[in-house]
Amino acid sequence: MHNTVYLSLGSNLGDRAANLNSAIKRLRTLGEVLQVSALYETEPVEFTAQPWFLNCAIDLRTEQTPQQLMSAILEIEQQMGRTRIQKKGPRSIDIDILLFGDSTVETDGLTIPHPGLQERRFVLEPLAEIAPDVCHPALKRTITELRDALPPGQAVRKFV
Ligand code: PH2
Ligand code: MG
Ligand code: MG
Repeated sequence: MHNTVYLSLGSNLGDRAANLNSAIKRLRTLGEVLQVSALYETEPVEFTAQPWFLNCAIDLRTEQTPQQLMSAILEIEQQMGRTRIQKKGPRSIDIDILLFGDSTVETDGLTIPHPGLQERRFVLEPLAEIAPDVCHPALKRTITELRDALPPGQAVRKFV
């Protein structure tokens, strides 16, 4: 069965745009990438003492299960030289599963929908571009509604 999965991609080390594009190319081996948002330059949040990120969102149609997809993503992050030194700190590539159809997953290594989604403008702005009317299966709000409900702050601007 095909599932529509939304992913958030981020990079704030090295050639950020090249890193995002390389990740998207690798993700195409896991299914069909139907949509790619614009790239957005975003202020770091949660751990703020780090360079600004480039973030984007993509829509992937895949036959993989959430666990299979998560392992494949971790492998891509490793191949791309991701190191984990500082939690939520600088990284060449970060690929997060935001939504997996209407599925809810709660295991040690994986929570879907992504628990930070509704608080992060760097996620909601790109996602609203490609999935404005998609409904969050637990919060029962569309992506546009969640984006519009964010408090002011967290600078996000289209990267040109
Ligand atoms: N990722 C984080 C923490 N903070 N800030 C921005 N702007 N973009 C990110 O991708 C990001 C972040 C942890 O994954
Ligand atoms: Mg992340
Ligand atoms: Mg991650």
